Amino acid sequence: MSKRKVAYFYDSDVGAYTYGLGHPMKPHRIRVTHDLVTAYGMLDKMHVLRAKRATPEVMSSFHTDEYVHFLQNVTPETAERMTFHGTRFLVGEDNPAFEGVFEFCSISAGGSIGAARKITSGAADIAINWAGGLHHAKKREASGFCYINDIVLGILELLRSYPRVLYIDIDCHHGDGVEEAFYTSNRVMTCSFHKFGEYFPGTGTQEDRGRGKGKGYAVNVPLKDGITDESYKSVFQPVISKILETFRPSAVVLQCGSDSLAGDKLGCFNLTMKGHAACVQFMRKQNIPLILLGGGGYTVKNVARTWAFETACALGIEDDIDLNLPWNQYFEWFGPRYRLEVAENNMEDLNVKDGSLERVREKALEQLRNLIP
Ligand code: ZLS
Ligand code: CA
Ligand code: ZN
Repeated sequence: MSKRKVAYFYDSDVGAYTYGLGHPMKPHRIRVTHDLVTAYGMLDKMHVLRAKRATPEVMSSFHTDEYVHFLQNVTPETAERMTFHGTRFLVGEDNPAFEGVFEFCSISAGGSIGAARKITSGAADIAINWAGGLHHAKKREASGFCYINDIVLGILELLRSYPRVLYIDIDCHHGDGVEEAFYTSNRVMTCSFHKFGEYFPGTGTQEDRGRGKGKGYAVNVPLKDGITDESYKSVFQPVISKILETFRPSAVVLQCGSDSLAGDKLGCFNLTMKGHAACVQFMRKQNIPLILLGGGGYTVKNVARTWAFETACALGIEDDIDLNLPWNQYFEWFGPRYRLEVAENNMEDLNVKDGSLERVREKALEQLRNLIP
């Protein structure tokens, strides 16, 4: 497989932010991922960059000034007092006002905007920001561990140069914030694969297809517990192939949320590392400019394994990687096998049991056949 120019965004400060004791979202996983990427010797094979942090002005190209200003000023101490104006920007325990929350957002968003610029300038064929992928953030509200929507900001940057952008979301949760941002646009197609049914955020049925000019340009693939590599591939590949054929995107943004892996603390799917990475490999071989972003992922050692492996996939060196982990700073976390792998477990695949997977696939394909160009 031919070489690709890869740009990799990493800010060594990102791992130090914490949402608070007992919160499932751990920015530290980005540092563990980076450590594996480093231990495998991948840094010499790509452009490693620290992004310029996103400014409040840049964030306001999607979010309201009022909300950005709030995030800039809120502290753990003032969080209570600052839910004024009758407006609640931070809702519940999912989105605490942690120390440095604004800087954390500016790193995450800066990386995704930087990734978009590397793509549009032609300096990279694939750009990676594992600190991005925070798909639930809304125009004027934080949601589901996400405050600033780095994905929307990255896509807006791509739209300055490209007519059409495809957004694909393999996080176990519905990519609601990105879908909503482009719901009435025919220049951005969004496609989310997610667990649906008594699961956060509760949106993403196949009836939600976009509105106005954007009708048909939001694709949702609702799934049930226990989906395996084989089942996932049997819906991902045909649906994405049909999208590529009908929509012909100039660039693709792939949100690689790894809570869709087997054994995730919050997820309920049964994908292996290789099954998850198969989505990255499939997109890479399309030869369309590609951005890879992080997202969910709550079993830290598996997140790190998978994103490190997917970095290798971007470079096209995955077949040369030694699946016995090299020594690294967090080596003991990876016991008892010390392998670069996430194995499946014995949970039942509820998607094949009642034939729902086939129905969901056929319905998505039908939506795409009816797309009015
Ligand atoms: O897609 O399900 C919910 C909302 C609640 C239940 C949880 N409580 C705290 C608030 C109200 C209905 N929230 C989800 C959000 C999942 C976000 C996924 C993000 C992404 O992967 C992209 C990055 C949720 N699931 C699990 C929790 N929240 C959760 C579990 C444990 C805790 C600790 C910290 C906080 C409160 C106790 C918390 C949240
Ligand atoms: Ca998803
Ligand atoms: Zn998620």
